[in-house]
Amino acid sequence: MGFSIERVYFWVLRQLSSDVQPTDSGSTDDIRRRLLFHNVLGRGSFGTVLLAEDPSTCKHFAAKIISKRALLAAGDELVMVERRVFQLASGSPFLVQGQFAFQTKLFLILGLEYVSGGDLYNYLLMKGQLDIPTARFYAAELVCGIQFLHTKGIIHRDLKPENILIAETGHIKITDFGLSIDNIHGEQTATGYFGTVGYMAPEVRRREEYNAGVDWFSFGVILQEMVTDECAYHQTIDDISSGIKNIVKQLLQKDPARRLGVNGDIRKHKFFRHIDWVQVEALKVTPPYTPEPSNPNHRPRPFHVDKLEAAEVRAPISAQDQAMFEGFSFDNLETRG
Ligand code: ISQ
Repeated sequence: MGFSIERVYFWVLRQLSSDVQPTDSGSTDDIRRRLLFHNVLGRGSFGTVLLAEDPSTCKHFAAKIISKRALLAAGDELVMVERRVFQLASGSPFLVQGQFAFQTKLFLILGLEYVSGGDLYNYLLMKGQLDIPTARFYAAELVCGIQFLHTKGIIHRDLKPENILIAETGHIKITDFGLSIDNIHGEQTATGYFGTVGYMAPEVRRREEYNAGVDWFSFGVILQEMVTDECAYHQTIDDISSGIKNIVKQLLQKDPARRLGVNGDIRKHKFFRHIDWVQVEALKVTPPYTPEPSNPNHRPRPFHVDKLEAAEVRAPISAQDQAMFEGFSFDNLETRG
């Protein structure tokens, strides 16, 4: 990832002030004091994700550390959308769950469920290309996750293999809602140039208004990538009988109004004809691959949030700017024992 633990440690250390106190109170104070940070898991929109651990329960989390300064400089409130999405995510097993959130004067810390099996990006790198039944399994679970978001008025806007994690059970979970937008219902549209080139729908690139169809375009690119070997020059999908060629074509429709997902019932497409959606939604379909269990405990030099707070004092963020992050904290942790 290009980020060593030392670099992140010093980066955070440099920026946290010695008098850091949570700027909103709540029951998350406990976890805030207990949490130990390990290595970097990845980098998402606006933040670095570290492996964190609550030593009192041995439970691991993926802690996204977001700089308030970076958010204020960018002048957007997307992080509050991300927080709202995590409050809704508990309704779907195909979305990474938000466990807690707290803030210091300079940072927002979002504690996510730790998904230990790696991401689809690395899985595709390892496998090169997936067979049709495997691609269909991941595609079906993704359909459930994407449709859940859309029924809640959320557009993800940055679907790509890096944001699709594989749990130790082999089921997938969508993550990184840092570029999502919420409250988009019915005929409402959104604007804004967000996403990752290559997965971005043409209407976003043209800077037009758009709807949830942008996620279906990204899904089409992901599906295509699953069944074609990136390394094989000019390779195309040659399996027509499964319906894969047709579903990808319909998802990559340039005209969003004609794009599958927005137009027509994707669950009824020929590609999914043998899928029992009730079984998929209930996680009852056996995954084609289960990752090796990872052991995060061997990681060196964990550090504690208290130590971080002993760092140099920098110019404080004004109370007016801090108001943007009011109500960020939450606690979905069920048990402590
Ligand atoms: C692992 N688990 C949950 C979220 C994550 C985000 C980024 C990288 C790894 C992750």
